[in-house]
Amino acid sequence: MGIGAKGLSGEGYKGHSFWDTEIFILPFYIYSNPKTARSLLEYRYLGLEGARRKAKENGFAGAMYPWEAAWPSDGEVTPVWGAVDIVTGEQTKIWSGFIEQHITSDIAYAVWHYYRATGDEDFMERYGYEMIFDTAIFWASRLEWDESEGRYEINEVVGPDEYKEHVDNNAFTNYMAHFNIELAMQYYSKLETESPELFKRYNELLNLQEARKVWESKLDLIYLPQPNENLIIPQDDTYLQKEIIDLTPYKDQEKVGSIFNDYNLDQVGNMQVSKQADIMMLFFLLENKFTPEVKLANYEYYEEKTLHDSSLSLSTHSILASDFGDKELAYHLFKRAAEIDLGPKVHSSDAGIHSASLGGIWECVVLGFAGVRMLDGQLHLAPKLPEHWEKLSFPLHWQGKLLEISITHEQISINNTAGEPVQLFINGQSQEIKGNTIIN
Ligand code: IFM
Repeated sequence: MGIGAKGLSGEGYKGHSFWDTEIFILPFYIYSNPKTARSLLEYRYLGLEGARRKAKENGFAGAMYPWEAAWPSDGEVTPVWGAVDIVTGEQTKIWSGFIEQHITSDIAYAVWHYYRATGDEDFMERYGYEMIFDTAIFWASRLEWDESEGRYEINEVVGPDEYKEHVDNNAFTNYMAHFNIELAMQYYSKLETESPELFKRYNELLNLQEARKVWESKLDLIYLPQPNENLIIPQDDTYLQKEIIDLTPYKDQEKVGSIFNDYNLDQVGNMQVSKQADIMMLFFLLENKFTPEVKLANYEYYEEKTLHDSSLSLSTHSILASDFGDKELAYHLFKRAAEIDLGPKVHSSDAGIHSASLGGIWECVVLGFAGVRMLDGQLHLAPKLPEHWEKLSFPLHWQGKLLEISITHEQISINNTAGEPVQLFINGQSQEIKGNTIIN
């Protein structure tokens, strides 16, 4: 089974699973309980049948994962109609099930993250490679050639920022599709040279040799929006041309979504206002692709336009603030994230707790304050403990070994409970950990 957006605590979102699981909840399991992480990804493997059906119904090849998932073989289960539009009095159409397509590469990303952190080859052989290949086949068929620009684009989507519907070239979506195809090409080469049997199996199942030719011909022509002269990456083709309004009343809101007391979604869609982290998600997931200057400039530009109307938003901002070394801001955002379900506004959990936000709180602490990352298959630790915290301790599973990590302002102590040494980077310095090691 998957984990619903509200877990089993309430009826909100009908128990459905979203990208919340792979991007916000799964990291906790990868590093704390890898067996459960594998089981969550197996749920997505079982969903391949529905994903293939969705691709076919939409005129694409490969596996196009549903935005909302329930029983694995159900395919897309996102409701089509939502709340009443305050301007027209009609029900609002929910477009996510049709065009919020980044879920497919989010799942491929999660498979990669799990594999690189655990080294679970058995999972890959049974499930993972097939998921990566078939999602890449989907993206290759989804790309649209723009003759005038000489590039492949992805048009008519909703990105993570759900206040912008029907946009072209949402940067997050394009970069993640590129990541998905590039990954499939790497695994293609790996299997072709190292595992001829497996290669044969997937080639027969998915016609991989043909797929690879298509990936190769398209990969470098995918449009990846670049920073402009002010270092700002356009969230999509039109975001930066939209009207800027004073968001103060909505930033200070008592209840999320207060902007909809004054405007409808169409109107909000025409303003530079975001529901949640979008470009920031891109920096978080593909952090090696962007310079610190670009990240900071975009953080400053987009955060003031972001209402954090989704519970998925604050934790990502907190982690980035930790990365920038702004401990105070990181802690402030972490506290706000923790208050979503644990704060004084008890009605915020009426429809159930926000399971992605709970995963996000763990991410703020372990990925943010402790600076744990998997980069290019290597484990990194770069602590930025909040000033008023004395100590942070947590277990961390890495490549089948359990590390017990404790961080204070003076030292880092790592107990490697396995016999084999573990290689990791501490503040950028390579270090071998055997037994109990103290780093001052
Ligand atoms: O997946 C999220 C989405 O990003 C924002 N709206 C709510 C969904 C479920 O939590």
